[in-house]
Amino acid sequence: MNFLDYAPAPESAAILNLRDEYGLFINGEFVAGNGESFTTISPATEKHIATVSCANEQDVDAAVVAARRAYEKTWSRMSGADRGKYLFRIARLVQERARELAVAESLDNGKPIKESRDVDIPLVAAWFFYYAGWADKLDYAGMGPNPRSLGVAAQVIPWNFPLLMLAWKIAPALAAGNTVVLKPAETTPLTALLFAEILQQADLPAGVVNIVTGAGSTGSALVNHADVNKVAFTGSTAVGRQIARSTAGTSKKLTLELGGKGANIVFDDAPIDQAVEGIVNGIFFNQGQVCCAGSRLLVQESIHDDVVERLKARLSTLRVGDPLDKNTDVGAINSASQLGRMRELSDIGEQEGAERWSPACNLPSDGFWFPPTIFTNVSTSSRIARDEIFGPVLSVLTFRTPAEAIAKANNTPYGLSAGIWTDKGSRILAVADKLRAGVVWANTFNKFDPASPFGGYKESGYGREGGKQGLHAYLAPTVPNRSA
Ligand code: TAP
Repeated sequence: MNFLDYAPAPESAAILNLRDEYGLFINGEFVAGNGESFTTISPATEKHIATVSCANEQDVDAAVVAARRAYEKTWSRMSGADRGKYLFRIARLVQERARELAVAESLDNGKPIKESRDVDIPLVAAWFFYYAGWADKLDYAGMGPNPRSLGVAAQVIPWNFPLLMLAWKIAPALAAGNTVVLKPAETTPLTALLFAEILQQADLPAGVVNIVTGAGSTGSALVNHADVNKVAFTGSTAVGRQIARSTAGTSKKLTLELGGKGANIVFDDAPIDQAVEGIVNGIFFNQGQVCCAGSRLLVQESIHDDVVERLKARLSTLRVGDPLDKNTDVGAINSASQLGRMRELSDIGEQEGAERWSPACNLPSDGFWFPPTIFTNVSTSSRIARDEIFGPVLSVLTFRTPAEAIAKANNTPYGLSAGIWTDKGSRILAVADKLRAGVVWANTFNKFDPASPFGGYKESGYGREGGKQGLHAYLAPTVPNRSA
């Protein structure tokens, strides 16, 4: 296997058994696609990992036909308790293959192995366990008695949390009784394909989940297929807008989880060392390639210098490099195009007068790398304070009063996440109430739980994933028959 030239840690190599070529997963089997193939590479080395099929319209149609058949003949007729048993089985298999999945995720995505091992993959299992428990309790989901499934769900997921985003989409869809055609991101198809193997191991009935890899036009072929009942997309606001336009006037139910420009607000009474850890986690976790990243630090003016000094000291201890090394804190950027965007916006930040700082770090010569970066002296009108950079770049702004902090935090077209750091419980409640963000963390950041709904306001999209609310995206309400 040529990716082993890269010589990951011996333990990692031993547990990964990838194929050289992957087909599409349609109707329970891997099949050759009718379109061209493409290559997935390691962003840390630019070395080839595997060749993957690119699904064309004909392949997408075959996947939707398989999903429809499975919906009509099997899945929608099965009891919730039986659907739940499959989901529990999938969750357990994810746990059994956790180390292999974590290595594959870090290899294909570039994220540090300690994140994929300790965060991504455990959460994938947690999502399936959680929704397995819902499958026979849908009457309690708040959609009326015996809520109905929708049919075939088309799901397009991003590259920043490849397997976790798959779990966020597939687990509630199946629990609610829908079947699925899912399209992974072009740069990170691997773990979805390993997941297809898990579905085979779990004996999931053929066609209940279909995986169509692709690049360029697979996503739109899927979303625009006439026999799809539900569309779920996570990705950029620009593509989200296109999907909203193309599904307008159809009966397809749509949920969108788009970009963000989260504010992490630090008041002068906050436990500063704890806040610094939270700021670092908020923006450097997954190289900042996180829609809910705390990419804007709003720090109270009186503690600005102290916080920035401690942040710089902490950043100097971060290890940037090989994603498969257990000591790595910051891994590779997912693709050349993402790296280009980070460079461009950071250059604009400097041109607009902000002060740029990064710790000294030796970045590898191959692969896609960007050092942890802080911008101070940032004005609210600067591009780096407004645009989603989707990288390890923190823009620091100041405020004097809580009212000013709230106004600045809300001064964005996005509305996905925010953080509040303060010793005062009353202030947490008062400020959180006024923040126009779907998720507000207090004295912590980037905490995820399958029972908590996640989603945005404004240009961050609509609909919720996670929790009971996450089921609503995959159910049609029933109206109680009052005359009965
Ligand atoms: P994205 O906008 O994230 O999405 C590209 C995906 O959308 C591909 O799977 C693509 O499939 C599909 N797609 C494109 N046009 C479509 C259409 N009209 N209908 C249906 N599907 C369509 O693009 P990207 O290049 O990966 O990321 C760019 C930016 O998105 C990032 O810089 C970041 O700001 C943002 N982003 C946000 C998130 C989250 S979590 N909100 C995640 C990743 C990226 P085909 O290739 O088959 O067309």
